[in-house]
Amino acid sequence: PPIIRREDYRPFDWAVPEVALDFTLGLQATQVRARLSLRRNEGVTADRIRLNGDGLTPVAVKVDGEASNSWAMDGSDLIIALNGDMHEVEITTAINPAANSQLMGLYASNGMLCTQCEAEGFRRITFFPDRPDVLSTYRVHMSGDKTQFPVLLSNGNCTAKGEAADGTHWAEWHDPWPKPAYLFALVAGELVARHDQFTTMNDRVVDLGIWVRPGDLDRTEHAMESLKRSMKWDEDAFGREYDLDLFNIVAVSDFNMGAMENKGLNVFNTKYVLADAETATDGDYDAIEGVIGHEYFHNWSGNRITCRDWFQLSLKEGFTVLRDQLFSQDMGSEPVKRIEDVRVLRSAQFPEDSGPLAHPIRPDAYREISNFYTATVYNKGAEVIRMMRSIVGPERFRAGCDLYFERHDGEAATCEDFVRAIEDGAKIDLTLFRRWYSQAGTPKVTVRLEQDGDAAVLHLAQQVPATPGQPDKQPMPVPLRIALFDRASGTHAGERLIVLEDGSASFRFEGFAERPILSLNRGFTAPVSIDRDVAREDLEFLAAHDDDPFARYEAMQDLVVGHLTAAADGRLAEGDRPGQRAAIGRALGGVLADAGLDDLMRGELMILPSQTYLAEQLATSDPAAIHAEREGLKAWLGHELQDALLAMHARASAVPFSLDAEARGARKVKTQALVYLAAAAPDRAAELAAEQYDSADNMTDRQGALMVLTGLESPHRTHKLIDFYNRYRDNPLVIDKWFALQAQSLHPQAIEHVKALALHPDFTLRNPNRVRSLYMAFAANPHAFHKPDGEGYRLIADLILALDPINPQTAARFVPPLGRWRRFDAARAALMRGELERVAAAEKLSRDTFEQVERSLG
Ligand code: B3K
Ligand code: ZN
Repeated sequence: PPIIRREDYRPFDWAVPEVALDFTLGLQATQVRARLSLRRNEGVTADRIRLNGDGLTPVAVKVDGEASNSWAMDGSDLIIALNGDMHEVEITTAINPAANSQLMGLYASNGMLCTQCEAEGFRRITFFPDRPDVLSTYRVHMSGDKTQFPVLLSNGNCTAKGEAADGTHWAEWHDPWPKPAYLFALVAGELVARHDQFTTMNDRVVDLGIWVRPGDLDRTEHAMESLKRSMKWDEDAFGREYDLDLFNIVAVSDFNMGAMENKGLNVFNTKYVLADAETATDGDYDAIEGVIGHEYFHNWSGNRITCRDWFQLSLKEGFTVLRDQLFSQDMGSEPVKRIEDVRVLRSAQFPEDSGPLAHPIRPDAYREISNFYTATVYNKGAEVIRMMRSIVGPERFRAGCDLYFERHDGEAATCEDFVRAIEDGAKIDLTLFRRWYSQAGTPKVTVRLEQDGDAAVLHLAQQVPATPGQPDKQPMPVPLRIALFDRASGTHAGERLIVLEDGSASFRFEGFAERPILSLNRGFTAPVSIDRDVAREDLEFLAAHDDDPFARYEAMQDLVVGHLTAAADGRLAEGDRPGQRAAIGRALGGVLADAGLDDLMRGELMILPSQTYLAEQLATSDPAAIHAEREGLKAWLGHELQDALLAMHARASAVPFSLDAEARGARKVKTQALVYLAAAAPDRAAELAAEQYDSADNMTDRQGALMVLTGLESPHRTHKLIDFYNRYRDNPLVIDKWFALQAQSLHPQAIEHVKALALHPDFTLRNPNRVRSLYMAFAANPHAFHKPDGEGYRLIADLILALDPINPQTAARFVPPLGRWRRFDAARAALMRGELERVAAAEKLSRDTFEQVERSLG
């Protein structure tokens, strides 16, 4: 497969102002007639047009109304000879949606038909210039069996519908907003809707519909409320109003990702729509609100302004992730949301940025664009824009965004367009800042605080590590919000933002008789790693007293990270262990006792740094050693704080169910308490967890209890797993949880459980949610995946080989866990590499998997 490069971008020869699509729907056979109006672009002399296809053969081709023979296939593309400046071409194709297991293009899911076109799925429906810079208005006509497809949906507004005598019916849809093909959508099937309305800031009434399978309707209330909150928030926070009379969301159970922002017709994974207290956790509720917001916000950041080419993906994704993060911050607890987002960044993006798949948020080259829907493009992309916002402040940032929306509305834009709009609108020079778009790698900032007479001097230096294809890096502006705590009073005189522009710099702060305590990168203003030599007492102080919740969390984490990495790496003198544990115990004890903390925040502070994040701190690591040290610390803390944890569990258990912050906080600390107790006193914890399971009136408590039980050796484990399965056997989303809990469990035999579950009648490679719930959960379970004999690696390689022919996009997602081989001890590294080589040697690999394996071995 060829390499596609950003520098090779050329505009397309032809404009396609209008597209008319006519679908004759059938699960096994759908016929598509596409009529494209074509206008030659200025200065173009070509005598042909290239239309992308993927797995299609043309049934008929007409040019200007006449059947034509002047076409040819070039690979999977269709080339048509065209000499004039304006033409109309009409192409008929025939496709089999039921055979489409890739879930790209038009496919069947659960008896209904639906589409996924981003990034390059439209070319699996009809021949088309399938690139985001070709914008067209679409008219869609579809007809199909009335009983099989009672509901017919597409983008925009429904303009006409009717019935035929032969049992079929039809509908016509028109989307007045020009869009690229990747935003096209069609859905046909037996669906029911929750309807509601939203009145926009200019008093336009928008009809809202959330479409699901009959039976799922009473689990759509939260999604609908989330949608209305999103629409209101985008008006308030960004001045963005919705622009059609209709907004539909459809939930489908077979879907490669979370959701898709098709114009006026979002298609969602059921996981991000369906919720009620019995079947969805608090985390699920939050995720639904976040994803509904995300897809809705794309209407402006993505649809009204789209991307010129796929290298600009972060233009829409980074910005839209930032927008959904800010939305969720405003809807719930701002600091807790920030901590969660940083945790995701550190556990998913930092490892990507330090491994063989590292790439800038605006990549320079790819073979398969699906491989670049990454934590880097999405989450680091959001962090980069958040830094601009931190530097100029929210008001000036808003002015920059306003200018961006105004300047580029209706266009296919670039990241450079965005940065320039922020520069002009917010009045700031971002020349150096642009390096964040072109350089990969997580900068490391080294920090030293020095006392000089009556002043504290802060010395900062940065280093951006080498990444594949980028051996030498230049420094990037790093904005750091800081505060200096006076040691005597324990207070600070206000925080400030400093920006490290160069490789190194020193900042002088007058008026400190003794060296202050430094609180740094408050709110996580910069996505960097910090290397600082800080006294344990100072971390303890910050963990107990920092008024910035994120910095307080960070101090807790640092205390634990410092201890566990040294211990796992064999650098900890045994004599130092008790003192370090005691410091962590005091800090955690303080968190449990602090009446000034709400439980949502307390729950965050109780979560130990993940094994992945710990491993990330070491050049190479032994996952078994990290696991043993982390579990050992947990057991020690659980033992040391047993009374407080038991009391907390009892207190939280008395809080009745509701969705308000207090009750959610109670549920969070309740299960966190069990997690520690399970490590310290497994029998006692098993009893408590079983009780929590039995008395649960919501999924958060029930899943939390079962999660703890799956890690233990107890008769309750078996009983509750069976009970859970029987209770929810008809609900695939909950059965996904059942698979995932076992695959990610602390149980020593987790890998055996995974092998058995792969043979369970409910397991299938055809449903991405199910595949992820078993195998992604497993690949993220270090003690099981990294078993020293390499069996875990073999399991994932086998999965990749089995899944690749069915669903390459999802298969390729399993390569990165093996691709991290260089970061493990030599024995494991060799085994991991060996499995990658085995995959590479397969006779036929998809472009998706091939690219990821090639980069991982390279
Ligand atoms: N834009 C889609 C992602 C499409 C991924 C295609 N492989 C969802 C989102 O980010 O909102
Ligand atoms: Zn998105």
